[in-house]
Amino acid sequence: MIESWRWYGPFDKITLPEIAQTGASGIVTALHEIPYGEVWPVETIAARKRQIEEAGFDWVVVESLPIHEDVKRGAGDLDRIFANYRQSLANLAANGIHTICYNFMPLLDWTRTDLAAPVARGGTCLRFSAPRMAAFEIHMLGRTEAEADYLPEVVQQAAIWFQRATEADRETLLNSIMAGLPGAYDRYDVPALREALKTYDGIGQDDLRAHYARFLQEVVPAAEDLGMRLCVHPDDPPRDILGLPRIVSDADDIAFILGAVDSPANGLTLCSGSLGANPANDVPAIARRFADRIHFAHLRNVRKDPDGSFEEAAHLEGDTDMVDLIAALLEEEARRRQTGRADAVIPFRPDHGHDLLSDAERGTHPGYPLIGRLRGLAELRGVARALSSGALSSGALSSRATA
Ligand code: DNO
Ligand code: MN
Repeated sequence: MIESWRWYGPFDKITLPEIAQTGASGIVTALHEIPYGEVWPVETIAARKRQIEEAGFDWVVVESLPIHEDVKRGAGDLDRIFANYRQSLANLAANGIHTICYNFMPLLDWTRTDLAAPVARGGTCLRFSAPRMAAFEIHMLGRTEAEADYLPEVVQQAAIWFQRATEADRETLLNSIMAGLPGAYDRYDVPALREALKTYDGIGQDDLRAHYARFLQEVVPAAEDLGMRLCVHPDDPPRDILGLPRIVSDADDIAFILGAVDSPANGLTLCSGSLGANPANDVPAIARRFADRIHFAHLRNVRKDPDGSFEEAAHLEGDTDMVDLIAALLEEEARRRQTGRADAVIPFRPDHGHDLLSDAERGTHPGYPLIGRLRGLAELRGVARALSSGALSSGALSSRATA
């Protein structure tokens, strides 16, 4: 596997020379400054690539080449947007960049209610609290309890939270919910969010799936011709949110997407933290089922509560068996090597990390601290190294134990 690191570009508070010290060899980044739907110019890509290579890295994955909201709404000047997307792909391919991550979440990207939830032995993590999300939906946005669809005890706790919350608490909650939006784009206050949500009125799961299938039909053949690999990032959390349908949440969704245009260019970003937040998802099983279409992996873990809340656990703790998941990815790499596939090595990155030690002082992008991700990467690297060394399967460890 290629160890990679998400870098937000020249404005990231973590510099490329610092990232070099993590041991990662690949950079995952995007031209965050270009508005959604516009073409990524070939020279701008080349300049960013040069900067990355001069620091000693490869630009291994674009995350993300974002999809304009009009595509998800199925309205607007879609021909132009699709043509621009294809042109951006061609410009990336011309620069030798072939793996492209994107997501299909309407309006929001990853969503949390708390960006600094305390962790038992110090540090903080990102957390999704079902009661706080319910408080936001019901008491701040004005959705009805039936629309918001939470467990009765969650609705009750939401009311209690809201009653006690100060203006500042409500502001913090809104900011946490908006924090997943990358770059400097649409950040909504409550009235603006209400308006934005209206633009999805009447769009259900089936409509969104149809809009997604159209997008794939428009861009996957071009990607295939260019020898590229698109890989969709799952919904986070993997469930409908704010009444917005979400359609990249479980194995059935993934099967639909990969089947909509059956091409190796139409693949998956296996994000264990996103998929793992749904108790019905068995992440290693999903990885094995769709293994040949996984072009990129986000490795992190979550710990779930029965009420629908979850928090980001340390990379090897939490509910997903990360050793088994990494084994699944290594098995797939071995299969690819046997069949001579050019993309035998799967890039992964530690997706999010806890704020540890001095992380909070740096004010990095939420979820993307230096030390927390460095710890995550080191742990994941250790697992991968141990599994691929053969010591485990050869029985060397057990025979030594009995010697
Ligand atoms: C969270 C990330 C996501 C991801 C996008 C991909 O930290 O995994 O924001 O980058 O959804 O388009
Ligand atoms: Mn992810």
